[in-house]
Order: sequence, then structure tokens, then C-alpha cells
Amino acid sequence: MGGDNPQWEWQRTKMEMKMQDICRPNIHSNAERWNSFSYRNIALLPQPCRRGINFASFGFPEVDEDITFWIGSAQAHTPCHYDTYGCNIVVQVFGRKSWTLLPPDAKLTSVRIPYEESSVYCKENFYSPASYSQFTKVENDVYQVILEPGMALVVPPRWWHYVETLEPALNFNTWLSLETDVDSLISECITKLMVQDLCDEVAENVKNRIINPNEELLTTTTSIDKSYSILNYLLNQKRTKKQQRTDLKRYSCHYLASDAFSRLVDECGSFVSPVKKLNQTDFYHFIAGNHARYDSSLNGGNYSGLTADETEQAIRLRNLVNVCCKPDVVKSIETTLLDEYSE
Ligand SMILES: O=C(O)CCC(=O)C(=O)O
Ligand SMILES: [Fe+2]
Repeated sequence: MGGDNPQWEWQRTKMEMKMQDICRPNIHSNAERWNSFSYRNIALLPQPCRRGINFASFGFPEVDEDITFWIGSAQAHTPCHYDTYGCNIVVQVFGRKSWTLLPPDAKLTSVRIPYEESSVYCKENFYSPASYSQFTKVENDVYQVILEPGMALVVPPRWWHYVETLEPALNFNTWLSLETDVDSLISECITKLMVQDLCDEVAENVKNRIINPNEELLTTTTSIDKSYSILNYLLNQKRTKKQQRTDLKRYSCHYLASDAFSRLVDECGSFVSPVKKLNQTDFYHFIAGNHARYDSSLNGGNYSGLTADETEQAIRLRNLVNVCCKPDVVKSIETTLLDEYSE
């Protein structure tokens, strides 16, 4: 069950449990709960479990460490967002997971709160929507696929995705580095500096509602100075059109032309297929089904436990960060810095 806002990460409870219990969330209680142990690097897995995990069969033999795993019980989900870096390859190993995808220009409302470097969330709640009205602007832009064991999904850069586990499931993924990530580094750096400055001297319990739990904000003057030097370095490189010196292999980012894609599907149709677009009626039924989880008594959870003053401060801060850190606002700050502030 959920209220009208997406279930953000700070609302989760951290607990220690055996791997076998992660997938049986209600075994010790009747409470409705889902568990997830996700978005973690495979280095956390015991060595024998890591054997054979790499992306060589996809043509990327160099990818054998930068791999993330996701384990969850039914209903474990990640609110709709896009990743600011890379092109994602997802491999489903166990159980099924539903992926709902929308193109980068879909009319969703981007928010930077909760703040997490590399993820831009949207305000619309796919898990327990209060109503369908928030989705009318995107109802013709929705793609959906259910990943089953043995399937892989390529998520194109900056596509929005809402992902929900349908039954106990395990998958791995990697984000291939792209040449365009260098631009994202600049905008993510500007965003981080603004969030840091706006959150400076804000009490910890208010900050917890703004910053994602796994995100470390720089707080000391020296670390903030360091971020400014990184930003200046990146801006200067862009001004002088210098290539970033890096050991990292970056791939160019091109969509296949539609005839090349058709040829690929013709030739490899038994194992390659495009993700299907949902028709409006099916999308409506998907949202209506998820609406059954909506519980208005859970509304307002974003500020529960805060005093009236703290709530007001958190709302003000959230609105300010969301406005200042809109991707197009950040882009325009970057352009201004490049044009008017070169040394
Ligand atoms: O599996 C999930 O819950 C989210 C996955 C995701 O966001 C990603 O792979 O980029
Ligand atoms: Fe993602």
C-alpha cells in the first residue's frame, strides 16, 4: 500500500536478515512489506557467487567489476527515474520484473528531491497512483516489458523507467560509459554544488528528507573546494574541447536507424525484439490496477515526524532545489558558465 507520493528510499527501514528471508517478507509478521537488497556492487557478493558474472557475451569483456545486483521480493520497486550516465544493460537471472519505460522527452515532472547523484526522479507515482490524471500527458509514450530469467534489456540513455519485482527476483546490470557522460558529469557537478550550498547548515532530520540515504554530500570546506575545482577543470576542458584523459572506455551514443534495427530484428528475430508500446487502454488498466494499492491515510508521509517549522523548511527547500536543479535550468547555468565565466 502507498500514499500519493512515490515511496522514497528514506522511508525504508534497514534491517539485518538472512538472504533466504529477503524473499519471504511477511514470514515473521502480517504486515504488508517488501524487501530489497539492491543497487549494490557485486563485490559485496561472496566470491563463489560471482563466478561467471561479466558482460563478455554482450561484447564488453572489460566489464567484469562495474556490475550491480538487485534482489527483491514481490512489489519491491524503484520509483520512476532516469539515470544520468551510461547505457544500461540489464540481465534477468531469477524471477520476473516489470519494466515500464518512457522516452527522455516524455512529459513527466522531474524532481531532484530526493537528491542522488546520477538519478533524476519524477513526481508521478506509478506504484500507488492516487488517480490517472497525472498520466494523461504521457499515456501515448509508454513501453513495457516483463523480464524473465534469461532475458536481457538494453535501456537507452536517459529513458525514464519504473521497475517493479513481480516475484522474488535477482538481476544484474551495468551502465556502459558513453562519450556523452562527460557532459552529464558537468551538469551533475553543478547540481551537486547547488544542493550542497542550499542544504548547508540544515538540520540532519530535515536533510534526511532531501538527500537519499546512500548519497554522501560534501560538507567540509575543503571537499566543497574540491568539487569547484573539478567543475572548473571539466568546464575548461570543454572550453578548449580537450578530450577527457581517462582509462575508461567510453562508447559513442547513437541510436540504430530504424531500417538497421528492422534488419537486426529480421536477422535475429528469434532472440531480439523491440520493447512494445503499451496502448492507451492497457496503460490505463496498468495504472488502475496499481491504484488499488493507494491508501489516502498514508498521504503526507513525506514530512511525518518533523515539527511544523521543520516541515515548512523542508517544503521550501524541496521546492527551491527542484526549481534550481531542473535539468534545463542546470544546462543553462552550464552554458552561462562556459560563455561568460571563462578565465
Ligand atoms: O530494478 C530496479 O528496481 C531499478 C533498476 C534501475 O533503475 C536500473 O537498472 O537503472
Ligand atoms: Fe535506473
